[in-house]
Amino acid sequence: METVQELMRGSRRALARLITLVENNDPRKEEIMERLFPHTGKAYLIGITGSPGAGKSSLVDRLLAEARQNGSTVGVIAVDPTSPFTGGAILGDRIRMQEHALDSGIFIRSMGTRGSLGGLSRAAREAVQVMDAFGKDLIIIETVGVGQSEIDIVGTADSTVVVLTPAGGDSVQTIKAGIMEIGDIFVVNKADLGGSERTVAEVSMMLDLKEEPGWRPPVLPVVALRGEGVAALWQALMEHRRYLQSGGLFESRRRERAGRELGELVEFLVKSRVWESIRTQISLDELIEAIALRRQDPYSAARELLRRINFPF
Ligand SMILES: Nc1nc2c(ncn2[C@@H]2O[C@H](COP(=O)(O)OP(=O)(O)O)[C@@H](O)[C@H]2O)c(=O)[nH]1
Ligand SMILES: [Mg+2]
Repeated sequence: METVQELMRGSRRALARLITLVENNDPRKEEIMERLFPHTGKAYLIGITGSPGAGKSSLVDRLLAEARQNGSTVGVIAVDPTSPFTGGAILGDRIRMQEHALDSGIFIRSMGTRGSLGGLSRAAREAVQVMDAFGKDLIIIETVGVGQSEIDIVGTADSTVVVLTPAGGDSVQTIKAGIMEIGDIFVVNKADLGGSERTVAEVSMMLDLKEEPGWRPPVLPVVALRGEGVAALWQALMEHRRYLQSGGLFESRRRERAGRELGELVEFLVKSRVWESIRTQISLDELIEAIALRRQDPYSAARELLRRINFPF
């Protein structure tokens, strides 16, 4: 495919177009992903998650500057299904990150509800693959830490940063358990508002309760608005990266991820192909009517459908 060749030659337009194709579940997507795969696996993936308004985008904005100073090229995928803006455009992010848009070492992409068509987490993961193949050194995925799909998205990152705000806004008790578990680094943003020491202490205490050997996530006060504490966050990220790579955890995490991805893909392929096969071969109206009128139960109806398309078991 021509666009893939253009991508390999460094075309940003091709990058944008390919992400749109995967986001829209284009029929050529599988072929695209297959062709890109040999060129992936080199980028380091950083997940940033937290409640809406915690300051994730502001932090990403600052991290971009830090990463560029350190000579890394960066791709950003901002996933915000809660965004009221349609078409995947997250206006605030666009405006704030505008100055970076002129930097060819940075590529920013927002994904809204549009990507949810074929599963938001899969769309985001595929967008990561495209940026990876393009050659970005770092890929930052910003997600709102609200639902399972967001947790799934950051679950694919090598290092995950959980952004909290001082107690009052985000009391530690209300932090979702799943979120606490995925954090490799905790940021208490808006430290200028006061109360951050308490939140840092509370989160640190929670982390110490776990008594797990290995990496102890640092808890860092940050003022994203002014860039304070961002250099320390960058250092912590690089330290975590070294930690993963020196202990062999990097490979084992990626292997785990590969297994998960394979399982999800099989599930997706079976689901979409079986369903398509059923819909194109069989008119479902009668069966649905029969179930609605309680003349047939949905269990036997589902089994009957699979039999009729010769599903092998
Ligand atoms: N006081 C204060 N406000 C901040 C800070 N960081 C971000 N904000 C503000 O918090 C609001 C939400 O920030 P944003 O980055 O869009 O949060 P996101 O929804 O998590 O991406 C914006 O009005 C920011 O200006 C900070 O360090 N201190
Ligand atoms: Mg944001």
